[in-house]
Amino acid sequence: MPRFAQLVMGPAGSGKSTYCATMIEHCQALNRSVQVVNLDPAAEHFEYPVMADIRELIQVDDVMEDDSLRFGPNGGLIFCMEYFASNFDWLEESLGHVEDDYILFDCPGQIELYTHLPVMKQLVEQLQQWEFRVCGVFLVDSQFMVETFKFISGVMAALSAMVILEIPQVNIMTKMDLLSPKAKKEIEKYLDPDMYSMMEDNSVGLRSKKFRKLTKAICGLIDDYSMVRFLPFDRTDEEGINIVLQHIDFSIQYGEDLEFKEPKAYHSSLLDADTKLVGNMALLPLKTQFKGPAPKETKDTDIIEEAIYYFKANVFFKNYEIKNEADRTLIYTTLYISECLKKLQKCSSRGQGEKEMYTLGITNFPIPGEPGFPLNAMYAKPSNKQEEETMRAYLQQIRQETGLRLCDRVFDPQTDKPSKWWVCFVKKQFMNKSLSAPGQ
Ligand SMILES: Nc1nc2c(ncn2[C@@H]2O[C@H](COP(=O)(O)OP(=O)(O)O)[C@@H](O)[C@H]2O)c(=O)[nH]1
Ligand SMILES: [Mg+2]
Repeated sequence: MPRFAQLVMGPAGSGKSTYCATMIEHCQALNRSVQVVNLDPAAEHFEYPVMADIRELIQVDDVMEDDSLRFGPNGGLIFCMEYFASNFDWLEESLGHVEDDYILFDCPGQIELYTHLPVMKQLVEQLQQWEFRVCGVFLVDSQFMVETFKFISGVMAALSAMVILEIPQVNIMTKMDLLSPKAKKEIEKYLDPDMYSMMEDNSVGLRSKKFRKLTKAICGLIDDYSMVRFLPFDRTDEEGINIVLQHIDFSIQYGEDLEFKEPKAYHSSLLDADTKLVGNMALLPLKTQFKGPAPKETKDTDIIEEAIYYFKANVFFKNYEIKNEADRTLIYTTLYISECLKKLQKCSSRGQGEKEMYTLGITNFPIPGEPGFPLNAMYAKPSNKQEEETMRAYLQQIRQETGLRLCDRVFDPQTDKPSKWWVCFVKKQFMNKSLSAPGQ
């Protein structure tokens, strides 16, 4: 059985310990067993139980008080980490060996550790020898990222760790809850940055031609390799935390051999005893003005709301177990959302998006049983002409309403452009399926 580790890195105060505490809590809620090891010899407090603490091995204060060493705080910490690197057997003993462990390592914030000291690389290699699959999680404080130049320097720090450690890395912008709604919008452009256009926006500020050229070259390099993306982390947003966790799990292939343990994808909760079916799909009520066979929804939510809410989490699943007929309605809606995003990413205003959505909603589309329908193995075809009509009309109602609601979510009211935070999911294929032929 492989073991799994997240190496939680980033500058001092970027939120590493808080991230670990939040992640532990989140995993507990999911009934997943995850442990934390504190590797910061200078840590003063953290809000999680530890399975091991480097301060049992060595303490910065002791090192600083040692008259023969005479270190200051920074030198003291580096000494501690080097001492740690030559005493990995302490870690081995503390970790023990549990089947399928999943461990978060809360690392110190000294930036030297991620730029030129060998300790972190040695740790990674050691963990790999112990059969850990390690993912780097690099944290940057969003408060410092609201200007292009600060952003570039954050990117360089993250890149440096990536280059040194040679492991999959997920970069995270922390403390998103502290941003004003305006700053939050502003920062979205940095989450999946288009470095060239960022450069265009800001090159005016650079007086020296030489530096302008250098900055441009750096931006170009980052962009060409599309190596740097950031996921937002708001410790109050469970859905967001789950997305982060799924990205990390995906990068270390966690859960592939453990599929039976947890239903990790979301399923519809909307099936009632009196829900009607069309084929083997639930004819769930909708809150919509579009005409069709759907019963009027009287509850606060409906299947479209559910599909949109779970979309960012579910879209990562290649396999999805159908638990009931409502899941089939959810699957169709989820796949349709992907189709909408393909169109919306190209729209330059909400007005244009709404028109596109209207057209897409009513354009000829295959229904279960027809050759172009991608999930015929899982959906029953209509049993007669009348059921066929109901099915087509119901799916069209879903398509129209979904498109309209997505416009509301996807377009940024300030710029009137599609938000990157939606568009970035456009390449993911839920269940490895698509409602349209490739290239469409
Ligand atoms: N509001 C808010 N504060 C945070 C968040 N993450 C960290 N902090 C605060 O930022 C400070 C530094 O966090 P900490 O986790 O100790 O950072 P570390 O040095 O990287 O381990 C603490 O005062 C935290 O309470 C967050 O997501 N939201
Ligand atoms: Mg800390």
